[in-house]
Amino acid sequence: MQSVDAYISLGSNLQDPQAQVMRAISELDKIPNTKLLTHSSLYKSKPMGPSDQPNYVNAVANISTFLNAEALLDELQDIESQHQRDRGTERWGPRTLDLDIILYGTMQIKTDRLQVPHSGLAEREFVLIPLQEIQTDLIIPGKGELSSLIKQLPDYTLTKIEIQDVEPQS
Ligand code: ROI
Repeated sequence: MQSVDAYISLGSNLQDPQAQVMRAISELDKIPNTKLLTHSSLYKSKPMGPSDQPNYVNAVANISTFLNAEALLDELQDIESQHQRDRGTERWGPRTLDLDIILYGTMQIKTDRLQVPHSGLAEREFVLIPLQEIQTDLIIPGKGELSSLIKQLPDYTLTKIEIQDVEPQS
């Protein structure tokens, strides 16, 4: 089997979201038969869904994997569990870590567990903007060019988080 290029979205709004997302990015590189190729900056975003929850930190990572999409999903759910992800009952409630397969090669997948490209992709500025930062000329299977999806977004509110370099110790 050939390796497949996949894009994973990361989001967190609980328990030090920036640290959750940074740690999860490094954990993607430890998934068996999988390599982290690149990742976007971290972004702060207003919650989509109920507004009485903290702002989110979001990012997108590009990986290369020999796992099939369902096996990759298993690994992502393992990482979510290690981050004390509580699959509570509230729809669109706050979470310590959310990992979604946004794209898996050029495949369109629809099973009980998995829809790829992610069903809400076209409306999610917090996925589209970080995705464009790492890959400008993507075609989203079934949805069209990334750049035209971005043009169709209403005004967006995403802000890039500038990670401060630690002052060198003298
Ligand atoms: N809103 C933002 N801004 N970022 C997310 O990652 C995110 N994830 C979710 C819901 C609750 C839909 N809202 C979000 O799952």
